Amino acid sequence: MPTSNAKKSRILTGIQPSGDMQLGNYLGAVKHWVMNQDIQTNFIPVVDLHSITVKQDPEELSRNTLSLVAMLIACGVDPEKSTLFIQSHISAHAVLSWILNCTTPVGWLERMIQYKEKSHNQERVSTGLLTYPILMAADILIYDADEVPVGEDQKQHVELTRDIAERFNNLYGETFVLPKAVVPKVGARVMGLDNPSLKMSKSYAHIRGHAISMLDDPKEIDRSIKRAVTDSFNEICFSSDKERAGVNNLLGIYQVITGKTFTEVENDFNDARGYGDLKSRVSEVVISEIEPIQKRYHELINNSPELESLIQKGDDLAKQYADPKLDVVLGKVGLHRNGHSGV
Ligand code: AQP
Repeated sequence: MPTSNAKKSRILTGIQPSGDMQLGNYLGAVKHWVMNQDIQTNFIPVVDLHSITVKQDPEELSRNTLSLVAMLIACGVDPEKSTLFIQSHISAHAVLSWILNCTTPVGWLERMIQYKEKSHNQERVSTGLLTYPILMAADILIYDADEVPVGEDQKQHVELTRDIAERFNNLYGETFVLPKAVVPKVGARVMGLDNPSLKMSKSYAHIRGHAISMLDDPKEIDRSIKRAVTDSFNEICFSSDKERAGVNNLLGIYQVITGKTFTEVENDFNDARGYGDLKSRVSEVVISEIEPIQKRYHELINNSPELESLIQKGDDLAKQYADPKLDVVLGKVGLHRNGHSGV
């Protein structure tokens, strides 16, 4: 088993291959995973099983999965420091998910806000959309993760994971660590450039001017930022006022990339002449952050043997944790395994 420092927190944090990674994924999540990979033990599955809760084009899904692994490495996720792998390659996730399906009351799932939102006004809703928080619980619990960095929208699912773990522990004896949700303080939510009341999302990336894809060329990035919705106040400062959400979003993006404080960011714009200047400077920092990432991404995606071998390495590492844990769970539940006579 890989060596692990007992003092390090164990983090489980996934990302769906539901499209090209967008700036919100990077600033709200991936950048933090990279910054913290020396001080914590990261498990980073590309959660392809989660992405099929809504219809996906099979060829596109397969391409997106590979592309996302390459992009994560290009963003700085180091396969030597973080366990980066593809969820569906580790069958223990699906097996544990089934076992937890059998111990979780359906009412717990029906209460999930994201389920209510995503199923609202849908004629047909897949069972997977309802039960996907159980798969998420399995992803977390199989690695004994103690922290799960999430956006506000996923907090409820981590709380559900705790309930699921607690219930299993009560039924079968102490088995799972109870994880806690951690919401990053800065850059927790990047909003759509076209509509700053909605979070930036991969699946809305087809809407012109909504998202910045990590694969957009510099001209496209500049155009998107220049088109971003602002307001008529013409004042460059952070604000919780809904009407100023567009400017607040641009400043937030600038802040996360530069790592500056609120005051330092506002001071940077003291001499700015209106929102045109704000947009130009935000565009500059975004492009200079993304350009080297794109360069590394293209090197990797064009070298499939290197990429495949990194994926294999991550899968092997993940299995070294997941398979023995699943074995313990199977034993507790009383499912027969060759060479084992019981709990
Ligand atoms: N706009 C955002 N701002 C900050 N963080 C974000 N994340 C996503 N969008 C933003 C964070 O990125 C991580 C991976 O997300 P995910 O792919 O697992 O699912 P998601 O949150 O549903 O991301 P998308 O881009 O909106 O995907 P689709 O369109 O498929 O639903 C998570 O930590 C998430 O919080």
